[in-house]
Amino acid sequence: MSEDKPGILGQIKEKLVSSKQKWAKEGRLLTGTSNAERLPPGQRLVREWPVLDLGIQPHVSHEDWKLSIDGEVENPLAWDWQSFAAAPQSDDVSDIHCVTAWSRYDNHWQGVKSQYLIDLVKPKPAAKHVIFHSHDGYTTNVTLEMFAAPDVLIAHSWEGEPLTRQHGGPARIVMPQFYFWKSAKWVRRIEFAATDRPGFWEERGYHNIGDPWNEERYS
Ligand SMILES: Nc1nc2c(c(=O)[nH]1)N[C@H]1C(S)=C(S)[C@@H](COP(=O)(O)O)O[C@H]1N2
Ligand SMILES: [Mo]
Repeated sequence: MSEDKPGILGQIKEKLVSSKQKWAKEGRLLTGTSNAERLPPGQRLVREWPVLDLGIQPHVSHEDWKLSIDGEVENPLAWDWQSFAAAPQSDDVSDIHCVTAWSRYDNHWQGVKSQYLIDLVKPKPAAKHVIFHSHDGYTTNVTLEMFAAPDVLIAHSWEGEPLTRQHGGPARIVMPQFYFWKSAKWVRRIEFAATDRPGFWEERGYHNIGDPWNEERYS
């Protein structure tokens, strides 16, 4: 064996060191507030992307895909896939925080910004809430202010690839500042409303807002 090539032990050590350095950077295994900059309280970091839903994963083709944006708006819209694809596309990198305590860093999303949609439909002054309706019967509610955040997307791609059906493709909501149950998969309708209406999990003991930094898991 030549001296300038690390042997097996050397290679293992290099791997160990680089992964431990990464842990340090991410504050892995730390609890409490010491890593509050990135990992919310009570969360643990994962590398894979788990699938969570009610067990029905509807198949929606691009041909059949429709998105209604309606309710308390001046210009209700019904988008087909072409209109969605023709809208200005945005990229965002964000972390996922699931209420079941896993977080996944640096997800690269592509889609249309909620802000673009909001400008297009023009919410009436009465509109204070937004309710997402999905093809599997799932619903979830947010405030208009939460929906209008600059990092909220109607996303069709993840890591440069079309969203898979199990992760909500052809299109899902991504609301990175809240627990991931607010990010409706297979979205078919975005309803602007004057009054709040709890969604599927909000009716079943989960927090109405769901801010991971305040650990708003349960109501
Ligand atoms: N339509 C729909 N959207 C949904 C759900 C669902 O059951 N149906 N589950 C929510 C929950 S609880 C989580 S944690 C995330 C999971 O998204 P993922 O499967 O892509 O990780 O989707 C959210 N959006
Ligand atoms: Mo979840």
